[in-house]
Amino acid sequence: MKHFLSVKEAGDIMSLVGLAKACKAKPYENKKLGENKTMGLIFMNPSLRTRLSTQKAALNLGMNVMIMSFTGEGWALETEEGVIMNGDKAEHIIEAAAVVGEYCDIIGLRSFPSLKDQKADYAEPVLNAFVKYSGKPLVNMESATRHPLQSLADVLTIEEFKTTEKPKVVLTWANHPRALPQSVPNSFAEWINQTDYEFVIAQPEGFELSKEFSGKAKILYNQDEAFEGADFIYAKNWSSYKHYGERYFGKESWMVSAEKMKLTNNAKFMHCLPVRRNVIVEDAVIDSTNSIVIQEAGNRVWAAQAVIQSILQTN
Ligand code: AN0
Ligand code: CP
Repeated sequence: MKHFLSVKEAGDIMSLVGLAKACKAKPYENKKLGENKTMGLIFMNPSLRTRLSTQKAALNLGMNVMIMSFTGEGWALETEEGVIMNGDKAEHIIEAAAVVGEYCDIIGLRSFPSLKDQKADYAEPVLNAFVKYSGKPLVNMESATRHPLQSLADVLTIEEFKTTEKPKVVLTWANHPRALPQSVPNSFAEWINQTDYEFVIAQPEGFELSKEFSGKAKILYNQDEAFEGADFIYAKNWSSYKHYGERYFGKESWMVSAEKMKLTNNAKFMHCLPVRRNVIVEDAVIDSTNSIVIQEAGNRVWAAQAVIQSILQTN
């Protein structure tokens, strides 16, 4: 694997899930692989899970790890090319990415979308600039349109907890007071579409993901109907793709409640976290034994380790 930007680089996703399981069984098996190599983790936005799990994965592989946050620490970066930099941006991403490339053997990058300009966000300017100017393998730690490390951990978690060969997996939109990226649901859909699971997306009208991501998923505008017989409920809020970046102002509650979970086939509850309790999901659901959000977050380590190991073995 050269880069890990989307499901495209993952190849056969079940092989990668298999590698993640092997890392989980024997975390230190390849401790020599990353010796004297440096992993750089660059954050343009906050993080808990991605930061710690990716750091732990790199450490398990014997790598050195450097972490830098641009939320207050780094210079304000200009991303547009050919501009006269006489405003408040002190450094261009062209130099910043190249310099990080001088110090690191693999680079992880987190860069959220602006949610103001659909075309600009979906062109992935920051991620692509790092690929182009750093000259080093890139790991997507949530970009403007995708969060593949999360999706790999999600598929691993579903594989561990499924009780039927082809589970019914429901990605359900849920309420949130702020406009959030489409990255997590885009990636989740992109990855689930590579499996043979039954896949349903429940969402309000106007919140359709780009077809490029939703693909063959069955889209339902009725959450109760979608929940019927579900084996996994995967909750997530996202802002509109169509009316780009807009929030939901409808009256209907899309919160995952204990009442709604009764419609399912005793489904497991999943969420990538961070989650707003009693907005996205009721306490009674996230605190129940059917909630696997902590195991899901735990699996982020093994997803990252499988990806970093694959990159170390091919670069
Ligand atoms: C981010 C998002 O929705 O993309 C990160 C999720 C992993 N969530 C928030 O900003 C709350
Ligand atoms: N799920 C996830 O990526 O969490 P963080 O934003 O805390 O990294």
